[in-house]
Amino acid sequence: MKAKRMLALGLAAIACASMLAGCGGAGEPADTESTSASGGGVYAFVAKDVQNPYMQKVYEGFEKACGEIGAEPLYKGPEAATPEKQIEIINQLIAQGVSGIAIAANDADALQPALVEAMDAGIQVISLDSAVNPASRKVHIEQADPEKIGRGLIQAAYDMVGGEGGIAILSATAQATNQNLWISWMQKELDENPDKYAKTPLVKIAYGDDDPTKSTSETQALLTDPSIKVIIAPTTVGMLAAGKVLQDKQSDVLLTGLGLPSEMAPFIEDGTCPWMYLWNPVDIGYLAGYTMDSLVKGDVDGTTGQTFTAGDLGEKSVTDAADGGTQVMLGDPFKFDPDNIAEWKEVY
Ligand code: RAM
Repeated sequence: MKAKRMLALGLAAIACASMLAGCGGAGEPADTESTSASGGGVYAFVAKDVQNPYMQKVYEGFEKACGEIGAEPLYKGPEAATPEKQIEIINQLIAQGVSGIAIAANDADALQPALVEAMDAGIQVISLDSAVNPASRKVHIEQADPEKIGRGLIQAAYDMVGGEGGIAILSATAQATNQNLWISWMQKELDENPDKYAKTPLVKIAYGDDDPTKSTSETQALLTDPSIKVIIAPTTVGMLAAGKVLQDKQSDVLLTGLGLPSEMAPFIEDGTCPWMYLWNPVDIGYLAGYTMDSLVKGDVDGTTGQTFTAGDLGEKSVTDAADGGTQVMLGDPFKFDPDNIAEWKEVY
């Protein structure tokens, strides 16, 4: 398992090196002078929702990092992916006096008053997976370049249907920052190449809310439109639900998106999903844990150009994020297909 993670890290590192090189100036030089050497305390992780197996894998990495650091990890999250419940949880964490909050946000802006209050109380706040706006965080942990994810998924759908057939997107919630960003890049890819995509229009965007039941009924509804030949699900929950519907109905509609190899292996093996992408969710949580610790210790404050060591992941840097804030990037998305899925389904 360790070896496979290192393989993924190696690939990500190579890709990352070229990506960062392409990013141009990284801003001000690092000021890594430590203001306080003591980290630790409670580092809280707030999931989009606690039912989602992907969130649990991200937390596994966060917990691992906390174990190495000597902080106390805490897993929180609503039953359903809504911002209202996340606000309640943030308020509880402020009252509890945690050292840090790492949140996968259900809305970019709605959490701002609560998160600003947390930061005013001296709590370090970061987002991961799905960002809050720059005013609501110190830094965001970004899984992979959103442009590569969005454009790559449209290109995959195009290739799967041989350049002819309608595309549908089965997303998570309508407010999810991460899915909406990926969808905006999908739309850009289509809009910028009208000739190429003339016969693969985007027919519909459906929202399954990262709820298996709603994702299933939304997929069933998509299948009533015969012009749809391929579904892109940029959510692991949507991928699994759509895979099951397509398999049950023995549909010819194809599936791609962002899926967990452990969940999607049967659908890749039987051709329902010819290939898909993801990154290592455990590493996202692990990177968030170390980023949090560097903030709590005062080694970084989330300014572009700062660097820190993220355990096994090595040195990471804070860079400019497209939303005007800053981020720490994990690496490139990885492609899963029939040739490698047997190996990866055991890993995450
Ligand atoms: C789902 C969630 C999560 C997303 C993954 C790919 O589990 O929506 O936010 O990053 O899919």
